[in-house]
Amino acid sequence: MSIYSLPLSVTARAGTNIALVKYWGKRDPTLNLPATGSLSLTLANLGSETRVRFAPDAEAAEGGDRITLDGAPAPPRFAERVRRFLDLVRQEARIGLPAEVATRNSVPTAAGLASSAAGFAALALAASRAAGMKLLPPELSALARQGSGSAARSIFGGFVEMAAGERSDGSDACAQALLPASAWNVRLVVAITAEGSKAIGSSEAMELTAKTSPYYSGWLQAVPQDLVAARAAVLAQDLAGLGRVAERNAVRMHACAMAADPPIVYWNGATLAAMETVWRLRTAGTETFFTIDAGPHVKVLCAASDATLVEPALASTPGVLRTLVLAPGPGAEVVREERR
Ligand code: 2P0
Repeated sequence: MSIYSLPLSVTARAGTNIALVKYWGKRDPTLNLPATGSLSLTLANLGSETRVRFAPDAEAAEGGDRITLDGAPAPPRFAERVRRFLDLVRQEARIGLPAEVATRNSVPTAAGLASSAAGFAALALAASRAAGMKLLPPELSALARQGSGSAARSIFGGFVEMAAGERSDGSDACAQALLPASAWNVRLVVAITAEGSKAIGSSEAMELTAKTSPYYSGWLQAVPQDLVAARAAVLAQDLAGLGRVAERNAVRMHACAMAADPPIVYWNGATLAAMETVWRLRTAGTETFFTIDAGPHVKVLCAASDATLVEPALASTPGVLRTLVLAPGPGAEVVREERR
């Protein structure tokens, strides 16, 4: 038997990303189409590595796919999301084989950094290749989006813009690279302000916001202007310009969610204290700007040379548990391919 008829095992990795113009709301929940565009920074050394193999012997004892997370059988909700995503890949590749999926996350537990963005970006690349498909980057991004909206952005490195798209099939709802990771030496300093998982997941919170927040229409109106300003600032490498947009955009997203019924409040006391630290640093002359995702942690954008000043200021802010200093990183890539 030729070695080429053996199943292909593909390992891919992807870094997580932090949005500077947020995605908050869907125009189509089934295809996971965002209501607006978004803009993000992909990070180095913090992400997922996933190995995928489609083969008859990959079937789990209870039937279906064999899925592990960090070396142990994956929790049911995680496994179910992965299985649904694999079904999409099987449908597109016209194969009916079960899969073996092994995922390892380097996102620290309870760091409040989205692991689904890196996870589905790595899975989209590994699974599509293992199924014999060679997708172009925009196609891969649109596939990753169906796993998690933010994953569409982690296909690319550095600064990335995600388009809302107009087509009903979602083929134009994909991301594209704006500026490579190596082009602009910035840092994101993360202030961790709580342990444990968030009170309400993003998908559910977005849906509740869209249904009940009277400010949702205002949010949808404001995002396109933020995108124009943020894109221009990235291309001009204008830190103050980008930071100002990122900060106002994040606060608007949270204001919109806080106005939902029941209210969605992700912040705690330390979140506000860290925001004040950022404002104090700025008044004292350091260009620092925050963004906050669907959780209580504060992510602070600054020049790489200022991270040594920003990090201790955040670490000594009351209620901040620890900090991480993160650099821009590459897009999703295949790290290994073998026939077995
Ligand atoms: C973002 N977030 O742009 C925004 C800001 C959270 C706050 O994208 O439902 O996990 O899987 O498409 O991608 C988190 O949402 O949501 C997110 P789904 P996802 O980064």
